[in-house]
Amino acid sequence: SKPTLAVVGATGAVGTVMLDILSSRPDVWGEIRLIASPRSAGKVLRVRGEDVVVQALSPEVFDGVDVAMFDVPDEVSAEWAPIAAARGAVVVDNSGAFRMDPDVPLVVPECNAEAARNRPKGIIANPNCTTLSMMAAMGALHRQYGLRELVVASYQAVSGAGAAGPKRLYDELEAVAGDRTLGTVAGDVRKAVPDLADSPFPAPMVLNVVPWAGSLKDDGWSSEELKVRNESRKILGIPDLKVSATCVRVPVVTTHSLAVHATFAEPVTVEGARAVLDKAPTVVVLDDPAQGVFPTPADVVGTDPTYVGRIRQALDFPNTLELFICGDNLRKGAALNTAEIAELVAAELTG
Ligand code: 11C
Repeated sequence: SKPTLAVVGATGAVGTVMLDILSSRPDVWGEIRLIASPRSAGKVLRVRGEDVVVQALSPEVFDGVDVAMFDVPDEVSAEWAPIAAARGAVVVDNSGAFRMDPDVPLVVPECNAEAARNRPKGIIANPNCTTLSMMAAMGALHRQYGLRELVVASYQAVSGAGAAGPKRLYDELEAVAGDRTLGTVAGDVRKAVPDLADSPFPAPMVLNVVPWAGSLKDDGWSSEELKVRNESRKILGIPDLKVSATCVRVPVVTTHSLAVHATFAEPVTVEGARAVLDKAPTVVVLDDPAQGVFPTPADVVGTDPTYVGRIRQALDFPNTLELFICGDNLRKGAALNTAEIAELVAAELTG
């Protein structure tokens, strides 16, 4: 019989996209149980064309569950993923709680699908959306040319911060709409937007870019920047990969972009890289600047592939490419990759 799936965090930003994804992918699941905080219990959500009542998170709710996806904050996963695993579910966790645990595989099916089978804790981790947005492309290039160094600047969408992110951006857009003087005097945008104390972001998101995502770690690094480094190394299986990232939030609702400077062990050409990326099934090359063709979040949002454009050979750095990569942070960056991992487990359980 088909395995039972639990979706924990079904009402959140990623959970909402997850229900959409589960409704459109090949249906490998028997029962789908929707789980959320007691506050959201009793809500009715639609998945696979059926109404499903949301249940409150409790240990018993995992009884009989084969695979449990978690799309909840780190501290909720840290507490509840082991409970679900102890009740027999294979957990696919999209939080940061377990990603760097040596006993938890960190999986992007295009890069390391086989790692999902080795899960001593019954937990598989799904990467951070910024890291994940470039992995399908970088994995393909790594297999061909041997990746050695990554220097990345991100342009991250506000939905990476959860449902509060887009709400805040739209509120700020409303506050500045129609004022054609804004953005001309230092501090004018700050004064025009609602109180920043109520924002998930440390500065105005409209008419602005904000060089910050996540929390402050040692020596001025943000948690997001360290995740790009640590998670890229683990997913690609290159423990000594040199990585340096600067993570920036931009006024985009959904879809993260990354400017990537990638250095390889082998000589690499633009034509060769394009051929490798063209062959990667989940990567789409959009690269014809003369015709205005390159990936932009406005054209990518709501779709599944990883888009790559602006492919150039670095003029002053040997064996190095410059790339611009876009991926929907809620789909491949979160829900879609989680669903793909869960489907690998479902195939294993029923195979
Ligand atoms: C953002 N990437 O855009 C973050 C959100 O480690 O899963 C996801 C944080 C994480 O704000």
